[in-house]
Amino acid sequence: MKFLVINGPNINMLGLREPDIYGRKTYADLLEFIRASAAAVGVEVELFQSNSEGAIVDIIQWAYNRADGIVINPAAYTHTSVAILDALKAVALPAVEVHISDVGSREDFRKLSYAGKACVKTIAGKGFEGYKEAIEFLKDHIS
Ligand code: CA2
Repeated sequence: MKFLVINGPNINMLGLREPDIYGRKTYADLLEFIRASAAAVGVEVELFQSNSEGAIVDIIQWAYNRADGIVINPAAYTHTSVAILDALKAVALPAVEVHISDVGSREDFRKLSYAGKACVKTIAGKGFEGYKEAIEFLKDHIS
């Protein structure tokens, strides 16, 4: 079983700014954590990060017929991108939305998620652990 894990804009800056919201661990730490979480349950992962909306649409399309599921943290595009929502709907792969912070208890504009409308589950406010939970949930959901 293979999952595509997508992180959106500025997630590559983790650990460098706003540690009170996103923690002190870096993006490299996140990749290591995701790889270990996937390996522990026998899942293969393809990891992708981009600051560009179009590149995220392209990688979602790439996943069609190549991946069994998608874990996505669209970051700021969560709240703006109909293009990412449409791409998720187009490939129709089971997808789980992850947010490191608790978007529901932050600014009002973070409460709306377009991508979430095409996801089978949303996990928010659990830090890196949310990605592990997403991989485990997707695996069970597909099996
Ligand atoms: O909580 C999340 O995972 C978010 O997707 C993170 C996004 C934010 O726009 C969403 O509302 C919630 C922002 C990621 C930016 O990451 C930073 C990392 C270091 C310094 C500043 C921002």
